[in-house]
Amino acid sequence: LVSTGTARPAGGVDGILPTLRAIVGEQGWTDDPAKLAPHLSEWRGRVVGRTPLMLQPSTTEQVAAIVRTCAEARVAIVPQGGNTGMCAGAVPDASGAQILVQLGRLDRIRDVNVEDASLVAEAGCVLADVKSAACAAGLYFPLSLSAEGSCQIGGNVATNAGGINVLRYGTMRDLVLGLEAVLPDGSVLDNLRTLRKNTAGYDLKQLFVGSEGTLGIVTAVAVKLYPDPGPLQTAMLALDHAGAAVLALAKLRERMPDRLLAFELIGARPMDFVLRHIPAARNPFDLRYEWYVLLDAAVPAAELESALIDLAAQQRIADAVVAKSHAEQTALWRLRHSISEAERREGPGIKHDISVPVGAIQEFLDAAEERLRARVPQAEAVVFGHVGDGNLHYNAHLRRDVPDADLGRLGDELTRAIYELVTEMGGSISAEHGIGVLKKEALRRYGNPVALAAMRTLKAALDPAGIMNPGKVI
Ligand code: FAD
Ligand code: 2HG
Ligand code: ZN
Repeated sequence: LVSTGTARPAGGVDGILPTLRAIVGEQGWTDDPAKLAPHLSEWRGRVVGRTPLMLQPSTTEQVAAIVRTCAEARVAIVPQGGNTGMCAGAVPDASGAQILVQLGRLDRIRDVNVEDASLVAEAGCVLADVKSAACAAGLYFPLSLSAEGSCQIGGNVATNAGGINVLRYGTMRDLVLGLEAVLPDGSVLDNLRTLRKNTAGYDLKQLFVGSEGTLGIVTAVAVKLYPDPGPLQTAMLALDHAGAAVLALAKLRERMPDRLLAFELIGARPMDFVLRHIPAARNPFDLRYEWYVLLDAAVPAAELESALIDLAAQQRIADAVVAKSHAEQTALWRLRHSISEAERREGPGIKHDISVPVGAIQEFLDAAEERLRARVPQAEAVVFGHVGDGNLHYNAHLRRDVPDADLGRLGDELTRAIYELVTEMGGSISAEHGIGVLKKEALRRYGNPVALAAMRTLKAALDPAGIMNPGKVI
């Protein structure tokens, strides 16, 4: 029902290009191949598309006029934020017939309300700027991810972004109070309210969270702000097995409920990649350990140190370092935030952004290792992630001596082995990055058929012509 090519240009996309250019004005469009290039390729270059025109509207009204024009001509639209998504959801297909709508010029913070503890930002605001605006008002916007310097708040909504502080504050879904979106017929859904309670009908804003541009274009978002958690302590723990991380997390949470903001697991292999590829990266320990945890806690240093000493005495952790300065904190977090980049520099890898129940992390890791050894012994797992959310980036690289001709087959077999295991364990094949193009087949294969049918019904009801990001998700 919803696949690439569902939208059939009646008069052809070329017929509406002058109208689209006029809607946004000179500053708001380009068809210059050099300017288009970074917008046509997914982050790792796995998918590269084409477009006759990229539009950069600067108002909601312009977005609505673009969508109306495309809807009338049945021309497909691909919304794009910072293009940091991991599943190729923000790039057009290869047809050259899809219009790219890049939201970067919708970049105003419309309101920061201290009494309401809320902030209203246009979709193209870069996440780091939203965080800074909250901070300037003495409040805190907790969403935090390595791409925060370039991803946009609208993209965060569209992917239901997670990141390192989900443990304490939840995902983007938990942070959205309201939103404004242009529906596939060009009408504007003004749901931009900051109410904490509202049971008047379906909660439509949540439909857009995680919809990856397939149900409409988000143009503005109202988010919850929190009190500033105060000075954070950062520590890195060294562990002999990943299960110890789950036990250490439980112990620390008992002692500092709600004060533990981040608790990130890093395997030895991603750490090796970072130390190899990222300038000035350095292992804070003298030894190489199998696993590391990086944590942030909003407690006095002495309280964290005493908790870590107790964990070491109970032999739950092998070693720990606590950052003594802001520079040391930054250096420790740089190790974590550089993993994706280091992995990219290491060479082509296969990403699996999975989740299982938190208590089943060790069982999952043991079973995954066993299955890979049996089915794809050429694979080397690169594991890290948000262990407190049960969300692991169970990535894998095939050994360099694997012949090129075998890469595709082995990669598919590897992914099947992981997804089958995740499904058996009641987990998810997509914990935080979404489906886009790269996981579409996997969703079809492993998704719940009744849920998939309901998604298709929703999609068809809101976007009967299939113009909104066709070929993505379902
Ligand atoms: P894009 O990549 O531009 O788009 C993503 C999807 O959303 C596409 O389907 C697009 O069509 C749609 N979309 C974008 N904007 C809109 C809009 N305004 N209206 C409707 N649809 C829209 N993700 C996490 O969850 N947690 C992490 O820890 C994390 N770390 C990352 C680290 C690195 C180094 C990188 C490169 C990525 C990481 N990501 C992470 C993935 C990515 O940053 C997030 O998915 C982010 O939310 C995407 O935002 P974006 O603005 O770049 O969206
Ligand atoms: C992270 O947690 C991101 O750093 C990216 O979700 C994960 O690169 C990846 O596989
Ligand atoms: Zn992640």
